Amino acid sequence: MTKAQMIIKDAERILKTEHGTTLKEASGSALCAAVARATLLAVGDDWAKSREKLEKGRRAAYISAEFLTGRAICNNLNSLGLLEEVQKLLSARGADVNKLEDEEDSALGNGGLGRLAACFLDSAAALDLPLGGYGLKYRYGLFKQTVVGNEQVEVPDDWTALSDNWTIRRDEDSVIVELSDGNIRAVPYDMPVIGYGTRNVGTLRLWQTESLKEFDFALFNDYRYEEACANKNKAEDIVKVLYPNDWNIEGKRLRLKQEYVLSSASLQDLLRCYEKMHKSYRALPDYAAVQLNDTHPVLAIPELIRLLTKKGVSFNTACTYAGKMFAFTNHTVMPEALEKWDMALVKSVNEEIAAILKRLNRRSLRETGLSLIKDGMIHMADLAVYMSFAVNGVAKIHSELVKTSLFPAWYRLYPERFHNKTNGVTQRRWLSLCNKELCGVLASHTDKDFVKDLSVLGQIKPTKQLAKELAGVKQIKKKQLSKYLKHFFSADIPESFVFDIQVKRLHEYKRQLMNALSIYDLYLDVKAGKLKDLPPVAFLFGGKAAPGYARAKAVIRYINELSCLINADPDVKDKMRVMFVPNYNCSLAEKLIPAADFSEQISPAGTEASGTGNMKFMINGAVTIGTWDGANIEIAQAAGEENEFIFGARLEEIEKIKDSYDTKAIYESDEHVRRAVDSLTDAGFADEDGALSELKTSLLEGASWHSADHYYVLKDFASYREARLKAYETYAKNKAAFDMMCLKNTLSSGLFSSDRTIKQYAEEIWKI
Ligand code: 26W
Repeated sequence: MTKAQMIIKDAERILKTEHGTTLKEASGSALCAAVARATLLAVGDDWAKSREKLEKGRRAAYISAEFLTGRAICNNLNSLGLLEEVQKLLSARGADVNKLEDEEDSALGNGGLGRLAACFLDSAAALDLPLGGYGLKYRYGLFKQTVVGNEQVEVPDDWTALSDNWTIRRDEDSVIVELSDGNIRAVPYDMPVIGYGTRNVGTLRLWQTESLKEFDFALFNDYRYEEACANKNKAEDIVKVLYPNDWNIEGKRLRLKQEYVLSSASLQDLLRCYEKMHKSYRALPDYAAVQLNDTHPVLAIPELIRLLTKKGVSFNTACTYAGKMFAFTNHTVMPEALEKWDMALVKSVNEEIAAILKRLNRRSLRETGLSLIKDGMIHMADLAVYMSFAVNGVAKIHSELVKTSLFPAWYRLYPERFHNKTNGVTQRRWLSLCNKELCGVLASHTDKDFVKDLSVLGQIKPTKQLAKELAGVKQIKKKQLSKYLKHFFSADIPESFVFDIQVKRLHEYKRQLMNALSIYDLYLDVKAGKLKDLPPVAFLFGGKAAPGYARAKAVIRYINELSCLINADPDVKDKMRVMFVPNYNCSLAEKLIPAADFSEQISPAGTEASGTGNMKFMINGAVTIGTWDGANIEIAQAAGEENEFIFGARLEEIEKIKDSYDTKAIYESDEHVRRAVDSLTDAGFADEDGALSELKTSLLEGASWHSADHYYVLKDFASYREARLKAYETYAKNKAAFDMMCLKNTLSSGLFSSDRTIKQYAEEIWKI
């Protein structure tokens, strides 16, 4: 029996015994559960062997508050090389393979940072590298977004109710986490990370918090039922929900507790493994490297020191060990996102940690003259840089900014710690899984397995013939997307239109507003009978706004209002369509990105640390309309600047104009800018609460916390318009040249595989 046949047989038995049904009759969720569990059984042996092997040698731990893994079934079968066979066998038995799409996304992450963590685990597994992931098993992942009356409405993401089919509870590895208001149990749930083209299976260990006592029998016997359950609820509440903010920090005690539980449980787990093989702690720094994914798990540093001193290691020795084990990645330059915690709050979570932080602060002052605690707040990034042997940014330009703008004082003290690790994405999910048509064409032009090693794409000759074949694939993906949008959203996005797509979290710095305002400006021209040569363009948006972020939500409203206006206007609807696709997530990304002609990456220079969506678009052969920012720069350099449409002020220019930036002058002198900005108040869009008019104020006047147009929408507006028009014109007038641009993007995308990134972490930081 083949492996695939075995999976089908097991799935059948699981359906019969656990769901009382058959492959043919099963509901989507039952089918998903059965196929997932059967696949787990199929990798069980390899998973156990991989774990044994990992426990023997040096390893790295990737601690992250977020892992945005998305759907697992098809991805895992694909990594096993069994996807097509399993799909065929399922169909042959009358099962509807489309039901596998009913699997819920595992959305234990907000955006880039969480998805990067998931890509890294996939790459490490494929490369046989001993890397383990540590995270939290949130009961509710990132909220689901619905759009009601053009506004974002959040719905809880109850992912475990339907699709928690991949985690295995490991009670025997539970640990106790000490909290000032009562200790709790952290129970690990392990998720397999199946390596492609190897038998290696990595592990993502997610901690769930539980009460030490299920409930209090004394209270129960006293008829005080609610109080009897209070402990249980309090413990379970810690991981109840992922905080949906991806930039502004929420100084909430519960969030700090989450961060501490993640840090403590993961470190205890590492130490326990170490202790199985060693009598003293002397070899600890040789045993493991710990990568801190942004500041969220940085309490792991004082926690390691706390745990070691409890075991009899001196404070100084513990600090030395910590300094050799931790490495830190920064993911953002936004000052709002840099975590600071009130020391009183830290004390209320764990007093010993607060005491250790104070001691570390004194040590830092003595050694470096720099303090970690300012105005009673512990600055997590400073702590991380002080105690880590390596600090990295996530794209070249960002890593420079980490040195020069974020931590200049630390950089002067410890220049050797700072370096760059440009992000990447896994081609298993972002090419092989989501675009099998493209893989088919590429595979007919090389014998090498680009799913194993993406860099081999660089050896394929960029011929006109191949460019044409890729354009054929793009048309197929556009047709599929168009059908999907019609079926699920009753949207009419003709496949014959140019697809111009911006998908990412909603944030002012990402400038979805600039895109939308520019569409309004184009709309007026098209309506007036100008821009005759413009090909029909569909502008697609997707992205969630943090629930408390009023301006981001106002931008969603504006886009939806624009969509209503344009799609219904008989004068322009043959030329333009606008759609806001609700609930952008991993699975939607897998459908949208392969269908894009143009990828919108339009942050002002110096604000987007790297971006990873930009890389997914590139692999799938979209042309970037983008600024000289983040990894866009490296993308353009790899593909050739002539194969992207780059526009806007560069970093030096922004630096220069920063202090004399005059938005009113631009507004008054540029007719295109003025009419677009005015549409916020004058286009007849619904705005009862004045949120759109506030957006206009933010562009022209600013608000107490930011001066006018903090992200240079007006400054870049004209060059953006010019870049887009040139882009659409190239598409319309010289499709063959455009197709060649797409091809060059795909063929030069090898650099942006997370395999390359993870190899660099492994060799240059972790030494594994
Ligand atoms: C404390 C709240 C919070 C939560 C998440 C603050 C900040 C974050 C992250 C830093 C946000 C994030 O996802 N950053 C993105 O990380 C990606 C992976 O490195 C980069 O590609 C993106 O440019 C960066 O915005």
